Order: sequence, then structure tokens, then C-alpha cells
Amino acid sequence: MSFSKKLKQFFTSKPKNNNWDGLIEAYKPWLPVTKKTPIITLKEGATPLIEIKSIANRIGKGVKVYAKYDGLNPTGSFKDRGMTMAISKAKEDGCEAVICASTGNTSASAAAYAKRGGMRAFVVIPDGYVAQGKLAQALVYGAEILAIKGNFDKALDIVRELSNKYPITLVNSVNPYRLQGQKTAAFEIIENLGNAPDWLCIPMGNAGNITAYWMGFEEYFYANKSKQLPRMMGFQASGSAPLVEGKSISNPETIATAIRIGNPVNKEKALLARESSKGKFSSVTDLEIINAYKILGKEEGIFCEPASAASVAGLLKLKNDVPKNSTIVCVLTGNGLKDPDCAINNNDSIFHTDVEPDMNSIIKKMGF
Ligand code: AN7
Repeated sequence: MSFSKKLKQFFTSKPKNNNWDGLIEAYKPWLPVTKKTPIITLKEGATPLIEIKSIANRIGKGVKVYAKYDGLNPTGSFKDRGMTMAISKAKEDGCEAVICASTGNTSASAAAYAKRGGMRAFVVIPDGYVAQGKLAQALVYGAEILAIKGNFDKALDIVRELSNKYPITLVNSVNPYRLQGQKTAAFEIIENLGNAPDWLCIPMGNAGNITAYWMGFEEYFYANKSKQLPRMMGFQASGSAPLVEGKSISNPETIATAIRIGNPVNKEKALLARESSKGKFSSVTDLEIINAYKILGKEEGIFCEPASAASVAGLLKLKNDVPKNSTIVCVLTGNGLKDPDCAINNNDSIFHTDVEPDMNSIIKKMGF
């Protein structure tokens, strides 16, 4: 190509991001949408896959570790992938109101997409157990919030019954369109790596996301878009680990409030994903979660919420089982800004207060 032609191409080509119209547009043939489906989008998806050497170095053995940073979606979590689908289909069906139970992220995402689609959004949350950022979002997006004296599992029971009796669409992950949208994250990973990873490490709450990823990996594999399927490695917080312990937990507790869920609705599908992929479910303590959370922040510049750090904590815990030269993806499901209280209470930063506003005092504090 001549130089002038190259120059012309340079000035007329658009940056790639301008061509991204959200995941429904990008993956239409793989999704249950038709020409009639009104697409409600905030241009979710296309999130970065970032190499995290600090974690690979702690494992050694020539492994490569990546973070799928889904906290960079429009409302700061992977829920947007499912919500663009669920709300678009609800709109297509003429629905005027949606409802969900939520530990926080689903409520933020449901509210944002419902409002964009011109619908009412009801969210039922466990009073006192939703991180500040998520609550702020639901408020700003104009959700109608019902904070119950009970946990997520109770809230989900209530909204399931409600949506059966009243003309209101349930947008929790029992809504099949949610998982359809969420499976696109697996497509993106395969496109980025040119293959599926050896392991996918992912936090589990209601176990919808692990189910969706597995669906995505299988679909691309059978379409010859990847050479292999990953092992699905699911992680729960030890105080809230029904899938690891093999029984419902009536009073789940963890610092990772997003995954404070004792009776996952997608349990059967998640167990099937584990079995089909020769995967493994394990639990990590709050301390291990916070350790991973801090490493990602201060060694990688990646701020995720505590529930998301469970994927990295889990990988570190299983480091002896990691095969040599393998490629591993850890899903960072939510943005760290969602939970500022956790950040302020769990960091190793040096925070000098009462600093006099003069050069000498500042230099002294800096230790020069
Ligand atoms: C950051 O928002 O259940 O295993 O109500 O917010 O698919 O449930 C959130 C779940 C992982 C677990 N990471 O995903 C809700 C909710 C973050 C989350 C999970 C959630 P699933």
C-alpha cells in the first residue's frame, strides 16, 4: 500500500470502539432475538481480558493468567450482559414492569435497563446487606426498592411467587434470557485467546454465571471456534458455600455480600457444568478473598469487588493443582467501586491525616 493511501486510511478509519453496539448486535446469530426484538442496550460487553502476572508469578510453572474484567460493563457488573437480553425480550413481550431479588448488582442492572426500556423496576433486597455503590445505583436509576428483613434466598422466593401471580417479569437468572446474554463473555474470551482457556475460575452465588459461561464455551466449541473446553472451577465464600458443602445454608455469611446466597437456584445446571467439564468447586475464606482483592489492587491496578476476588483467591488456593504451561482466566464479575466500605476497611495504604499545608511538613511525612 502506498504511503498516501495508508495515511488516508489512518484518517478515515474509526477507532474500534465506535463500532461496538452492544452484545446483542455483536452476537445476534447466537441469541434468541428476531428482527422484531427492540434492542435495549447500554453497549455492554467487549470487556477487556487483562494478563495478571502477579498471580501467575505466585503460581509459577509457566502459567498465563488473565482477568476477564466484567466490572467494566455499563453498570459495573456482568449482570448487564444478561439484562440487555432479559429486558429486550420483556419489552418485545409488551411488559411494563420487572422485578428481581438481589444482593445488589442485579438490582442496579435491572433498574438501569428497565428504565432505558421505559419500564418500572421493583427490586427486593436484604436490608443492610447491599453494598453502598449498588444501592446508590438503584436509587439513581429510579428503582422501587423493597428492603426486607431477610436474606437473598427469602427475597427470591417472594419475587418468584409474585411474578407468577402478577403481570410483572422476573429478571433473576431463572429468566432464561439472562443466561443467554451472559454466555457471550465466553465467546469474547475465546476470540481474545484464539482458544478456550484450560481453566475458568469464577465466583458462584446463584450459579447462573458459571452455567452461562459453560453454555457459551460449549456452543463455540461445537461450532469449531475453539480447540478445547475449559475446566469450570467455581468458588464460593466459606461461610456461604452450599455448592461446595452439598447442602443449603440457612444463614450464609461473608464479606462478599454479592455471593451471600445459601440456596442457589441454578444448582443443578452448575453441577452439570462441573461434571461435564471435569471441573471443581471449592470455598475460600473471607481472609483469602481480601488477600486476592488487595493483590489485584496494589500490584495490578485492578479494582474489583470482594465477590469477584473469590475467583483469584480460589486459583491461588488450588495452585498446586494447576497444570504446567496452562492458560487460566479468572472472571472479575464486578467493579470495586460497588463496595467502597470494603475498600476503606481493607487496604494497606499509608494515609497521612492532619498534614500541615507546607512543603516541609509534606516532605517529612514522605520520609525524604
Ligand atoms: C459481583 O446481584 O446474585 O453465580 O443479586 O454480583 O451468577 O449468581 C449477584 C451475584 C458473582 C454470582 N459476582 O453470580 C445479585 C447476585 C458478583 C455478583 C456473583 C454475583 P451468580
